[in-house]
This record gives sequence, structure tokens and C-alpha cells, in this order.
Amino acid sequence: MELKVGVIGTGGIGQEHIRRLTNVITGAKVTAVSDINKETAQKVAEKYGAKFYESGEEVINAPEVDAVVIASWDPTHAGYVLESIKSGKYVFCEKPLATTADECIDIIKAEVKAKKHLVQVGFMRRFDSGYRELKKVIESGKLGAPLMIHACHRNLTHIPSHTTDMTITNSGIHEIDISRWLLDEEYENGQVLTVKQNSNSSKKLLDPQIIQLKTKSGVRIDVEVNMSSGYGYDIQCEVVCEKGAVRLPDPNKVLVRYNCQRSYEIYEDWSQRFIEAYDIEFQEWVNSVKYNKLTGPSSWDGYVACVTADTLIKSRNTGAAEDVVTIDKPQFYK
Ligand code: ISE
Repeated sequence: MELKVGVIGTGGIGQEHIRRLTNVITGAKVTAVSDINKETAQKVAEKYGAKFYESGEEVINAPEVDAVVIASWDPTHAGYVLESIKSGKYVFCEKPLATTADECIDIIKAEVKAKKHLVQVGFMRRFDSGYRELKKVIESGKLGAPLMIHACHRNLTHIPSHTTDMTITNSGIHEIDISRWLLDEEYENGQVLTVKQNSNSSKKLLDPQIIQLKTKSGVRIDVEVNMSSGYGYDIQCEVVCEKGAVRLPDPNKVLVRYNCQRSYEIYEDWSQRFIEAYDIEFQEWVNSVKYNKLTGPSSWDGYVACVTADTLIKSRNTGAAEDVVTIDKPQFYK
């Protein structure tokens, strides 16, 4: 039987998810949608044969909705997640889980009280074949213990409303999550360094920024987060271990010989670069909901990412490394 999914948010990413739930993956059907922009939501509803609702709360509580996808504006995430937990429905929430750590704690408390894992957070890199291969090599142990991660996160350019904090909460948050997942370790502290500024970025924006994190066992992670690379969307990651190093592969592209040059295409943005990861993420989510056992990133992972991002922002303001301080992990998430 098909899983009936209600989608809140029919902007760019919401429409992408509706398309993949309908045309790419198996076992799901989009039955209800809503968006702050009602006209767009109505058009999307018509296109996909779904029911249009005035509000996200109505989507969540609709009888034809078994599970919810939240792809709306970041500050609305927490409220919709809490409402979904209240109605006992599985919910996939695009990152970030919430915009404050306190809201994440409210979600954790509600989920623990419901005694059921209902929430998955959209950290799609965990579903990327390259990152999965990287994790496999680390976990095989043949390279010895990991010592360092060198990563970079480069966007071609940034949207006009992008802020200095969003470089951490919206972009760098992926490296915060994926490094923790690759190493299977928690963070001790973190710091943000600024470097000579790119004159092509908005004057109001600190860009680029360098994130530094240290795990409890002492592994050091450095990430260049650069919102104006000027040449494409480029994600790199190398894990240096005691006896070797392992690197994230570049996307598989043909080598073109043309005009006295050899070249490979570089993607323009994340929706193309991680398109397969998103597909796998949604297929696994639908399967796991059907089996009644979620396997993807949890509310706890969403919370830790949020606390770590807050810590990094604090460190940028204090100019010193700051400790990452979390609440005790509830047994429920162990
Ligand atoms: C964007 O919002 C995303 O979430 C992408 O995954 C990230 O790589 C990009 O930097 C963000 O702007």
C-alpha cells in the first residue's frame, strides 16, 4: 500500500521532494500540500492531484495523510514537527530541525513522551554514496584511527538574503553533521575563524569563514565555508588517519577534450550535486516508515547540529574556542 504523504512548503525544495515522491521513488503518494504562498500551493496540488490546505496544521491532521514532509521556511519547522508528534504521525523535516536549541529540546521531550521515534531530519549527505563509501573505509579500520578532517563547502554564489550566521546554520551545518556521523563521535569545542574577505560577496557578509571543531577524542576538523567561490558548487572532504587518508570522490563526470583543454563539469548547486542522495534519502525514509522503524538522522542529531552551530556563532563573537555543551542524551536515542 502507498504511504500517503502531506507536504508543507511548496517552494523550490518542496516541489523537488514532491516530484521525487511522485515520479522517482516507489511506495509513496503526495496527497496534501500547503504553503504560505497559497497560489503556488494550489497550482502544485492541481499538478499532482493532491488536496490543497490553507495551513500546515491542516495538512498534518488531514485524514488522507499518514506522514508529513516539512520543507517550509526554517523558523516554522519546530511548530510543525511538534504538531506532527502530537498527531502521532511520522515527520520528515528538512534541516534545520529548529532555529534554536531550546526548540529542539521541546521536540526531543515531545518525542520521548510519545515513546516512539517519529522524526527524521533532512541531512541528505548521509545518503550520498561517496560519503557512505568514506564511512565504510574509516570503519574497516585498515587506515587506523582518524586524526583530522579537511573539508570545504563552496557555493557558486549566495542569495541576497544570506547572512553571516546562515553560513554556519544553513551551509556549514552539513559538515557539522556529516563529520560527527563519519567519526561516530561528539564534539568537545569549536571555533570560527575569519579570513581575508572576498570582495565579490555582499559587504554585510563575513565570507569566507573557517569552522574548526575538535571531537572528544581529539580529532580536528577544519572546514572552509565559502559562499562565493565564483566557479561552482564544490564539496570536498578528506579524512586523514594514522596509516592513510581517504577522500570524498568528485561527482562522476565525463572528461571533455575541447578547445585545447581537458575538463570536467562542476555542478552549479546542491540540488544537482546531491540529487541521488535526496532520492535515496526519501526511498529509505518511506521504507522505514512502512516498517515502523526510522533509520535516518534523529531529533537528537538535529539538536546536536543546532547546539554546535550556536557554539560556533558564539565563538565568532568571542574570538575564542567555545565548548559544545549539550543536555544529557536521553536513553531513548542511545
Ligand atoms: C543550501 O541551503 C543547502 O542546504 C545546501 O545543502 C548547502 O550546501 C548550501 O550551502 C546552502 O546554501
